[in-house]
Amino acid sequence: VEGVEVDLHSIRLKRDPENPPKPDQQPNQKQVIQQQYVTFKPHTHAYTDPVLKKGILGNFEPKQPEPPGVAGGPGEEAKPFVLGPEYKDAVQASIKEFGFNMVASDMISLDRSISDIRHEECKYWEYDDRLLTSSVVIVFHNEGWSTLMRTVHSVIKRTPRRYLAEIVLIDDFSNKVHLKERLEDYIKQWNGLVKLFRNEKREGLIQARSIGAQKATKGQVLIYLDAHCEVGTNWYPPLVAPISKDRTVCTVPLIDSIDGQKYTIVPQGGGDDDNFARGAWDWSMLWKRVPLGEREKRQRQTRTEPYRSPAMAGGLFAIERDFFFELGLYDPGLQIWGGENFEISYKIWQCGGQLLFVPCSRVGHIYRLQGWQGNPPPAHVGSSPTLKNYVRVVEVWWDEYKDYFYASRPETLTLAYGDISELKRFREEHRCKSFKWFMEEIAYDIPAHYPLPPKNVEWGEIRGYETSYCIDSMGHTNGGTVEIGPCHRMGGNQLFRINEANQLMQYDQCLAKGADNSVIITHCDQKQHTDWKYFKDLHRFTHVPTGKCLDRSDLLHTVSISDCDTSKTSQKWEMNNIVAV
Ligand code: UD2
Ligand code: MN
Repeated sequence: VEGVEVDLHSIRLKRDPENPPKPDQQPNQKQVIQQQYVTFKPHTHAYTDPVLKKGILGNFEPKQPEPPGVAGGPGEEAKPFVLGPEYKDAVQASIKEFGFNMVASDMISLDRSISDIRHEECKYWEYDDRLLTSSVVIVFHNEGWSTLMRTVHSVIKRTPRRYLAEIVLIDDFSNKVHLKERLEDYIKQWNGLVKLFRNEKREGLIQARSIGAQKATKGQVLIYLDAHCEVGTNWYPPLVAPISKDRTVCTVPLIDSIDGQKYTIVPQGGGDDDNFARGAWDWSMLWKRVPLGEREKRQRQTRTEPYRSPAMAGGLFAIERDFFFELGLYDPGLQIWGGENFEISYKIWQCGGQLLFVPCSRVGHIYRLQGWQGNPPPAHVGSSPTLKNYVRVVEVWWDEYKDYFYASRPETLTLAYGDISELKRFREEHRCKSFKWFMEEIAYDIPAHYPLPPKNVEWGEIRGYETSYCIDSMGHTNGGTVEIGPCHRMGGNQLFRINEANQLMQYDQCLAKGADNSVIITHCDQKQHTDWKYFKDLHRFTHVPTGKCLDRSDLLHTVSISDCDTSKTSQKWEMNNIVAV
């Protein structure tokens, strides 16, 4: 089989030499899966762990030789590639359009080499050589050419051919010229290995991924990637081995960050060998990472073994195809962008599966740079599809915990989120476990990092009394100051809550006194940031520890605390509810 192009179905038939299926009897996927025998094999050569100073027995992994890139070319080995100032305008324009420096990307080989940044131990794992095959699914909407094609090239270059059944591209109604005939012509070089399907309307990334699952029929596992990734050295076996062993396991690679300017690959966790994180959320459903704690570490023999994670970031994961269908793919009511990562994570855990993070499988992802114009949702969906998605997910999966979500996002209480009866029925019929079980057994460490929020006393925009100026966090967090801006009634950075613990909050952050009587927004400290009292009738916010009052300058756009003075209109405030629509 090695190195020869063969029909994948014939490989499937050959899987079990002891008990070959009769020629007229094509096995279905489930039978094939029961024939997989995947083990992490015992190691035979000594390897000393550099940190633990402990001997681990290991063979050097059998690795696919990697074709060289363009030796010494721009960005090779993921070395920094920096353009001169003469490109400045073109670079800015490309960042606005695509979110990355496409001028630089276009000069870097689509087949560039990268360096092997894996933990040393990863080089000593051995994987069974009968892993499941995969379809790699990439959905895209108006992506840049070279970042998209480098994703495809890296998969082809670094995936053993016998496992790569196909690459399925789903064009989510792009309107860029370079994604039309040029793309169709370009993928012809792979003789059908790379397939392209086009959505007839903008579906959003969530439904586009479900469509991808329908179209990708050749592989046993579906591997999802964003359209601006590069897979790393030997990424495939560690990612698929756990699924090959147990089809209800879903895996996520370690996601490194590719710099969208210089195209270096910045290791997640700063490259620290032991800086692993689990996927989490705060109670307003923002994506978070929490450190891998002792309880999880104890479950493992070695440091680079896969570990359990409560949630995935969303873009990059592998799931057995039939299992994804059994889970009903994504909720068909989720629109465009956001929340689907939590929906699938909860569904996996609560309905009998497992979600593992795999440190030895690494994939780089380019995060969008500031200045990107974004992908506005199409006109036919409402204005807050992401918020609606969150509400659907908590309504279906969070049980009584949904109160914590509404405490964190009171503006969504009245949001019309559509019909969820099908999903509730699914949960019932599959006897999926409660969210309480999930919080106690799997996500037990999250409340220590993101405490369950107390009930709100009042919430909404904080408007200068009878003015058109509101407090605005300007998106600042972790110690940034809050400012004054024109009220926009859109919520977001102008939406605050004061709760029974006297915290004045936005999302997971608390308002607190900064230097020189400034007001900052920062990570909530349970002891320190229980500072505020709102006297509704007096239109006053008091900072309890200092006995001073919340004050502002509409002219300077600043917020401060100062000695209380009832004659000062700048100390008068009103808090008005805002509802998401
Ligand atoms: C993260 C995820 C992303 C997705 C999102 C929440 C990672 C690394 N990325 O944001 O995969 O889970 O959170 O929903 O975990 N796209 C479409 N149609 C659209 C919009 C986007 O096809 O209407 C494509 C887009 O071209 C890209 C993918 O969907 O390939 C993900 O979008 P993104 O890269 O803008 O999301 P990201 O990485 O900010
Ligand atoms: Mn992305």
